[in-house]
Amino acid sequence: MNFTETLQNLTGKPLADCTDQELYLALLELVRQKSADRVQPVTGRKLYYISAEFLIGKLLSNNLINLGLYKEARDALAAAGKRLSDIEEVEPEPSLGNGGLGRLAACFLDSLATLGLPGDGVGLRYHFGLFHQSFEDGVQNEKPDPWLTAHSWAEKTDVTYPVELAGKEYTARLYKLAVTGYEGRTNTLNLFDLDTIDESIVHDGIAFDKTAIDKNLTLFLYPDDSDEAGRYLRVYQQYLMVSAGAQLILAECAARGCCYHDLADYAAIQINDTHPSMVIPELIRLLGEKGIEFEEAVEIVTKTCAYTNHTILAEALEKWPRAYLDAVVPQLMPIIEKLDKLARTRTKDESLAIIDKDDRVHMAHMDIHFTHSTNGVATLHTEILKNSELHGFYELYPEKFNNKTNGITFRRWLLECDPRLTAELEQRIGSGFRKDAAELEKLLAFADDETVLNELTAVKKANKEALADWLLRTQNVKVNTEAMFDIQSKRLHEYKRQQLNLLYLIHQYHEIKAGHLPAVPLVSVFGAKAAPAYTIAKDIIHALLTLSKVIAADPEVSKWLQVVFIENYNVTAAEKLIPACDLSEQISLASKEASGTGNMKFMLNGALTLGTMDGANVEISQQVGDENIYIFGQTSNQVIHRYAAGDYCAAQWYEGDANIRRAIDFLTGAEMLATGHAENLTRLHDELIHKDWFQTLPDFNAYVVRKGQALSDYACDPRGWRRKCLVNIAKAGMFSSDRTIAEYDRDIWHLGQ
Ligand code: NBG
Repeated sequence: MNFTETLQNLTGKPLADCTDQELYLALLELVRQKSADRVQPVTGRKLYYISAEFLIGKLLSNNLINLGLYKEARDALAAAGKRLSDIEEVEPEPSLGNGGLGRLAACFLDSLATLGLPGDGVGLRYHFGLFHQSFEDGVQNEKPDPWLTAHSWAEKTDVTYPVELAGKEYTARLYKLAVTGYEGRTNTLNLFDLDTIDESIVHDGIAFDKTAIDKNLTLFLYPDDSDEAGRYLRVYQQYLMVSAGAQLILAECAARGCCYHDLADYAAIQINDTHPSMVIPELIRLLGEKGIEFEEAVEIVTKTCAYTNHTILAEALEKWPRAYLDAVVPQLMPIIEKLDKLARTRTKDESLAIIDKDDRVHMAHMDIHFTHSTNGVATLHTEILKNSELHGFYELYPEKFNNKTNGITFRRWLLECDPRLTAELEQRIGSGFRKDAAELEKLLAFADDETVLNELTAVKKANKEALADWLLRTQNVKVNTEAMFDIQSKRLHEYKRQQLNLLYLIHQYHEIKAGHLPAVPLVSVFGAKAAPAYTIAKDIIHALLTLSKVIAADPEVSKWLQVVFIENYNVTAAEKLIPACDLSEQISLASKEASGTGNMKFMLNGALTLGTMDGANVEISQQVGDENIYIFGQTSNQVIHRYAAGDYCAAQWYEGDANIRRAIDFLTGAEMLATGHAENLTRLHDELIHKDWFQTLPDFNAYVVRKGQALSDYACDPRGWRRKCLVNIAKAGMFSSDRTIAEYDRDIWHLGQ
């Protein structure tokens, strides 16, 4: 049977007569059957990657590519007058993640399956994800982001586990989502949910009764924790995930012949940040039920589990008041207390305790004491953990600390999102890079080849046109594709410094007004969601949206400058933005961005990085060399010293620099106030002058100069610019998540086949 016939069998009628929805369902079914064929038995150790988030993105095209069916599907549909891209639009994007941590988990699942390693995900089946973002009157508006349709990739199973929350028993149901590797095996993403969830309790945006646990538990990812009920809800969610997950792991291992004493020979558990940390006491508890003594259970769990730290921001390292755990998981508290006592026999240092003197339970501390590995996610990040943030732990357990620089899957972030570039690469260097990313280096042989450089320029131009079409269709904005496309897309957070970009844009506005025209018109694109309770982040969005309108209304400036803030940034949007980008904004305050992974995606798609020496930017700059990246700003050492000295005074920078003053004061000037809201703009204005915790102002001038340099290189030396882009693509190989996963396996997991 050829592909058309197979598909036709599923639709029951000629493809030409099918709707896109019917074709989507047929393809979904076909992918299910084909991925089931690639499920393999497990021998030896299997990985369980437990994570609150899996930002997997749409799955149809990715699965078709990984199963080797993409071209066939596209051609069969084309022959029937259908377009695969239209069918993709039918698929809702799964709302199971938030940012880099969740997207990393998704890339890791892809690489595990591609490398033929047994590795499943364990998480929750959120109904409404983080939230759906729209802008109304220049303000972020949040709504549920439903994605669970009648036919979804995640299949309901008959498997359930009892989970006791606050003394009451709930039933966690397992859903399974197939993860296909590129020419590899099929693994599983295990997602838990309750049958009793009631979507109808959500009202007025994303509000709901936070105490109705049986109805609300898996409605949203990271429910608002600005009140106590919200914080409790997060604990409930975390325990649902780890208790059901731990039961699943033990059941699977037992089915393979494990007698629990030898659990570590069957399972490796990776704790993705602190949200799943309770898996440690939960496993000890469950092993106890199987008759294993505490001391041995601690040893088994330590050998089985490993922990990844994804941030040095203190507020993101979870510390739960003991009272919360007493209330929600009373069955774990005696175990956590024993772990605290045991940890105290290993060190006298009070700051390394699990339960501190204020009765807060430090989840990361429990992770480090009772897992065998703690890793950071980029070289600089791991060094900062070892030398400052977790220094005491590093002294106690030097052998546990290791670095695993993040990576991205090239299947989604090159083959799928940038078919034009993929075709161009294949024509020049063959298709080996599809499986071995290091082969991209072969492209360096063409660094001075005029034809290849011109072709890369043509690819970028076509991608920019495609983005322009998408922006017009979905965001109702028209952009000039002759302009330089400058993109900052990531979660909104002060440490990521979208506000620095904002101040730059205001600066440019003034310069253009004063007749100092830039080398090339600039389209500055933003994509970012702000946490619903994060006031200043929302003020930054408001300021950018307001500035965008002020500029658009000014014919003198709008010829040169345009600000576009896209709604509801997600994986689908990222796949459109990244291939079309010229300049990638990676401008976090040095020392604060653990790694960044967007930086890698942009580089791989031939954008140049404008960035600080932070996270994986440091490794990108080492790969490509100083001449192929635009670095600016304070170093992490300078920043760490400034914090330690405690003498940073934003007001002094404001008073002492006319350009900074002009940019900040514009926020509350007549033009902005005529369009935006005084309350938001004034709050941001005051925050920048009186606090500026992430030191925007000391980096402002360096940023303006470096960005000016990038603009003029782009405009005045297009050949040189394209050469730099080529070097970036060629040097992206080390940022493949295949490399990262191979390192995790070699150093931490030692998985079977
Ligand atoms: C994020 C970091 C990023 C990093 C991703 C993946 C959290 C807690 N951390 O810099 O901020 O790239 O994790 O490691 O979401």
